Amino acid sequence: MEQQLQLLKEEALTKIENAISVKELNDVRVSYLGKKGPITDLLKGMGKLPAEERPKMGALVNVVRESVTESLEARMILLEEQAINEQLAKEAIDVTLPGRPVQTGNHHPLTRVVDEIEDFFISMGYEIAEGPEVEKDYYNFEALNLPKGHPARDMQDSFYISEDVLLRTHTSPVQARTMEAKGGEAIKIICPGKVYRRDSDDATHSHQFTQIEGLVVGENITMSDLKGTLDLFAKKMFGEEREIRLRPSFFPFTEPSVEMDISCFKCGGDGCNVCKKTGWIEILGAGMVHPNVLRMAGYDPSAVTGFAFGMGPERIAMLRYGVEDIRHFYTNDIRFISQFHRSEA
Ligand code: FA5
Repeated sequence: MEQQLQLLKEEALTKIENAISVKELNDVRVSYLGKKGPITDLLKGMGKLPAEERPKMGALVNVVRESVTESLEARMILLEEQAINEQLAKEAIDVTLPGRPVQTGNHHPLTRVVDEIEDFFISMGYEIAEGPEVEKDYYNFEALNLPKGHPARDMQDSFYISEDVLLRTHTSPVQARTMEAKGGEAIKIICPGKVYRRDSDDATHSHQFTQIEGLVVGENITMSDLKGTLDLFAKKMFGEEREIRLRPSFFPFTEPSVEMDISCFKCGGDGCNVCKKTGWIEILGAGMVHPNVLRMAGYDPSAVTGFAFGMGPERIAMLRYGVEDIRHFYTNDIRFISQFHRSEA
């Protein structure tokens, strides 16, 4: 029996040594030390031995069992360590690899131009005023010296919601609303916002577009204040060397009315495709607030005067970025929008 025990031990130690995975080693442990294993069998068979041999054999079996258990434990530590190292090697991350690029958003080119115009006028002491896009006929037309039936209403083809309510066709109604609310006080505001006209969409027209209105009302406001303001604005937006010219025009709510052109920033005035060979580019409409408009809003035209201007930021953005079709601003083609990266601002 002693010999049998010795053989068993050697066999178990060899299997332990040869086990190359934690699972394999566990199988060896169960097969030798488990309830149905040979060592347990031997212990169970002790009863059949003569009484005087039992202590000696019992001690021998225990020595073998301890020896097998010890080498199992030692091998287990080794194999577990190996398994962890293999897993670590498999899951290793190369922190020196370049990162995946993260897609960042940009400001829409129109938002940028509007922000820039706002910043300029805020730096000149203007405040921002807002008004509703669904507007009363009164503020959109009547309070601006365009009574019902006035032929100049045809200049702005409108989306009517009811007889007296429409989608505003320009930001000028904010002039009338602000004057009415200020009750005779001095005013210096710009009003950015969306406007709507029944124009057919084409490369330079959209049925919905943006305008920025300006209004200054106070004592001794003159045409030269208007011209000086617009000159500074043109230089800020299109470069220090820009010149402006004011051409006579007509708007029912201003008298006199003008249209402002800037010297072409592409050819400098020689004539090119941007300025249609004229050397000048039309940018906005403006004028001195009509006395009727002041009067209707509760101001005394003999005591105060004012100037107003209105421009389309789409047109400015098209000129600034060389965009040839206004519809690009609204069709949200990511290939178009992503060209205006922050770093180019
Ligand atoms: C007006 O709307 C006046 N309210 C501007 C004004 C304000 C004059 C204050 C005097 C005093 P006009 O209809 O010209 O004016 O429009 C102003 C600008 O809006 C134009 O120069 C153009 O840039 C833009 N615009 C007009 N119609 C369209 C359209 N369908 N699509 C895109 N932009 C347009």
